[in-house]
Amino acid sequence: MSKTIIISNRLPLQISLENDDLKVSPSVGGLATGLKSFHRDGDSIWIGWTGLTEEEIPEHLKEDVKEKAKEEACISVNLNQEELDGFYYGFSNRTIWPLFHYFMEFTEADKEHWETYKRVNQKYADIILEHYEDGDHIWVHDYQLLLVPNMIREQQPDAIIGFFNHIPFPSYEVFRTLPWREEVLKGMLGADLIGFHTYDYERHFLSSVSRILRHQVDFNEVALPDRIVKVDSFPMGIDYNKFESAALNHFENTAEEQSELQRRLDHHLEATPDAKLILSIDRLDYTKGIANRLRAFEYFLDNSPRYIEKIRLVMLAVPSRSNVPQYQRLKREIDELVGRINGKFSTVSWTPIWYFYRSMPFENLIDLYTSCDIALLTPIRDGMNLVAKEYVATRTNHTGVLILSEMAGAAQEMNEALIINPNNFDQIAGAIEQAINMPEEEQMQRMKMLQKRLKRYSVEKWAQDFMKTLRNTKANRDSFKSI
Ligand code: ADQ
Repeated sequence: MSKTIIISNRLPLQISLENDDLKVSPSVGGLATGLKSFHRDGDSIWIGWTGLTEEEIPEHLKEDVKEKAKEEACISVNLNQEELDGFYYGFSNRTIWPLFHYFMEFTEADKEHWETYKRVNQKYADIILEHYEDGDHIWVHDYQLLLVPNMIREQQPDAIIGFFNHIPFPSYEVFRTLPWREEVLKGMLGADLIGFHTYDYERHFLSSVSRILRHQVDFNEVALPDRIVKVDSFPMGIDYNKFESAALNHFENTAEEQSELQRRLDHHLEATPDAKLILSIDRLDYTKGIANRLRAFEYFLDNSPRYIEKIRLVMLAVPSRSNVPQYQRLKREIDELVGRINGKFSTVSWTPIWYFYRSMPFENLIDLYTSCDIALLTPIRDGMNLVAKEYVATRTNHTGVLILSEMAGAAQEMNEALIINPNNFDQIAGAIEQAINMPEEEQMQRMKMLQKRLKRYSVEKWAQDFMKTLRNTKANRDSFKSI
């Protein structure tokens, strides 16, 4: 029977070492969270890296790592430190990530990183080929593996290959600055179906293909000499039921079952019943607009001092890519901003910002989502932004207001949110004020609409749609051959 082979840089599980023992925990991040349910419920294997480098795994635990992965139908790709530095921290996160998010000033063009990126992509492709059997569907994910589709195609010309890009695809004018632009496009075009979160990213990709490679593009199809590649948008959803039922269970917790975080949040509510909590959750990343958000919040307090002691920003930032200099600088900038704003506005009984710099267990995420009246998400660029969707899914009493940047892919399907430009502080301050004062009836009206849409287009539906289109694309390819 044919299976689906999912490939992403990281596996949905993360293995770490604790006292000479292996500890398995779920991976954080949009892709892993989203696809996990598809993997759990289907007939698939997942190929990716565990989070431990070859040097970090003691010899006697090497087999155990494989076994732990296997228990979850996963196959681990071994990466050593040199590979990780060049492939992941290097080309993926210092070239592709900033370029695709329009941060050209952060984009490096290091040939050694590129060479390592190619080598590691080949390593992933080789492992896929080891496990590939005729009839399997191969689903490659994200910007770390852009070359993998064509590497598989070269060895298995008839393979059915899908590729999904979880981050934006930039406009031609930005993409063309990449020294290895042809290779990257050819790598992606090894797939039969290429998916993006939004129609805009799809359009940008097609325009680069036609202008750089000069392939003929008809609507959303690229005509290669021997086959057609279909390009389409599939806005990724979330495991809606999981978030909704976690929120419902959360409200049933007895006082003893409550987390320390929840007790603190409740205490805030009791002490200041008419005060509002504003939530933000992101990986600590310059694309997420965290510094802008803090400055806009400061601007709001400066201009609307009547809200002092009546509002609090609960900001959770998850450590991410802390080996990359820009991320280290950003961490310092955020620490300083939080310190400055808290120093400037705090009173004896109130601090405007609660800042957490850590990863949190799922239960605590639910505590935050369910307790905060407003979610303020202000990315400068974001492929989709699942946090916005998760917030909506947990609002089981239908109250709450989402303020969302128009630069997030999610904004295109979440019209009932208050949509803002993350560079326009007046607009953000206005949206905060509007959210604080929004009548409950209006909150519920907007929230119900958002929920209805998200529930319908869940991550399961997203994955099914992508796979169905992939199968059809393969059928079309067969008929193209027979013409
Ligand atoms: P990310 O940039 O990682 O994903 P996002 O879509 O917001 O961004 O997903 C973050 C995920 O991590 C969420 O599912 C959230 O629940 C989880 N998470 C956040 N903070 C956490 C914490 N402290 N502890 C545990 N879990 C936490 C990339 C792209 C996005 C795109 C996704 C999916 O950058 O634009 O939406 O892939 O395609």
